[in-house]
Amino acid sequence: MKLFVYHTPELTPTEDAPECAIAVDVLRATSTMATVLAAGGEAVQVFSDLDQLVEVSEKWPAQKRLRAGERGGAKVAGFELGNSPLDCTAELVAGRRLFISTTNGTRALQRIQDAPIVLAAALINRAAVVKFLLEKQPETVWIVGSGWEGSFSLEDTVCAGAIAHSIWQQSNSSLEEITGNDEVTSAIALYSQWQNDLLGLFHQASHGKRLLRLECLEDLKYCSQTDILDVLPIQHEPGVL
Ligand code: 3SL
Repeated sequence: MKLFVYHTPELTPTEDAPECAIAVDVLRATSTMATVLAAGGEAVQVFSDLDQLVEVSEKWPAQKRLRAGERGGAKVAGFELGNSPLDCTAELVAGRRLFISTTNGTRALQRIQDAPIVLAAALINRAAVVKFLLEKQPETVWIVGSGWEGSFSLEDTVCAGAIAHSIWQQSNSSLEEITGNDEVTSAIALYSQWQNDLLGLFHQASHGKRLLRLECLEDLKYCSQTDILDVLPIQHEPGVL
């Protein structure tokens, strides 16, 4: 298995396609998706366009759907949910489909949606993703950070490093054998440096600071936990996990 880390969806190669591609948006889209599925949500369907989200979700029974959306960190008017994983309780989401659009996370998922295997990962479900990869042994794996509007993000990179580090530790491979690009090595180094203080790292991150200004400290605390949800968000059809 060769791992490749890309810091933003825009940095992924346009020609080659991997056997498995993983979207990461720790703050907060993929953390929210993992939480919804772990809480019994029927599925998560992602959209970049809000009007399209409304149009498609309207064809769904009202009691079986939830609309979630965020722009600039703030909830989209008229939707039941923003993008806080803490709002996604089992009472609210069980048996319902989450129709979601966020600034960066949904864009990352859409960029990789043609890969044969598409996953969504966050720190909270890292172990489930790693377990799947070790069992399935895809030849090439892209770990794609959502970043923020085309630029690098610390929180997605540290999660990519957490995944790569765990694969390295649990497989019989050397670091060289699993490393497909330099970004993998630097993501592992970031994770190794911060693994015992991921919340502290989020306080250094520009999007972490943005969310703190929006009074989302509890979200940061929740998303900084590692391996707390045994859930594998895997794409069943384009855009649906
Ligand atoms: O950019 C995104 O996709 C979001 O996760 C951003 S936020 O954390 O909801 O502000």
